[in-house]
Amino acid sequence: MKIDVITLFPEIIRSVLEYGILNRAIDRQLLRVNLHQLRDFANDRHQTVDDYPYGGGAGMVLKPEPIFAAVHALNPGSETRIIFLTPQGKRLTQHCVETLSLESHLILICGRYKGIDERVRTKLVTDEISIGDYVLSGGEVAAQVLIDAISRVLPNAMNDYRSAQEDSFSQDLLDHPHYTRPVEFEDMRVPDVLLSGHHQNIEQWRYDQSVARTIQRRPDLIRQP
Ligand code: 6GU
Repeated sequence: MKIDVITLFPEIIRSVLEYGILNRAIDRQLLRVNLHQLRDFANDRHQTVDDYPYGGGAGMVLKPEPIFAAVHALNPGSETRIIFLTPQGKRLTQHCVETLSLESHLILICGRYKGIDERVRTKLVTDEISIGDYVLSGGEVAAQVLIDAISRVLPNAMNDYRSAQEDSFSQDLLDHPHYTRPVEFEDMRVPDVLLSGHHQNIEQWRYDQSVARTIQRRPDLIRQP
């Protein structure tokens, strides 16, 4: 998979590419991430990327020409998903992440300021994604989230594939509690069942814990399909 990111702050995104599973996915060539400076596609000598909004009001708007030029320079194919990261987008879920992980080419456009010229949305963008109901100062952190989440569901990205399958949300339930040594720490003991060696009872206990946690913390996950 190839992910091209168009942004005014490529350095924000670069840092997450250098660690952990994401770094390994890139090393193993399961994923390529190319960062593109939007300003390089500006067409005036001041490299202007934003301008005042027609109709007035506070804040600046990203101009359409540099974004169109940047996207065209990336030669999108008919199957390329061109994703604008915006709080107005569809909320990212693990299901969306898994669907996107099957694509071969994504172009991510990170917004800043008040937003982008609507003609970018109309003509260029195929998907709009938000990472949650709060406002960030730009799309870069959301792009980090999206790239990270995709990288860990790419086949072979994880040394322990089973570990990904057992994550919270991968079965629509939250994860169960985990323990490691020592068996007793500050008067808190590891539950006996985990020490029993009885695999069926352990599986049952973990499942019950997952269900109880989900009902208590995220009942919305159980009621909805
Ligand atoms: Cl994708 N962008 C911004 N600026 N804020 C957000 C977001 C994206 N998702 C949630 N909040």
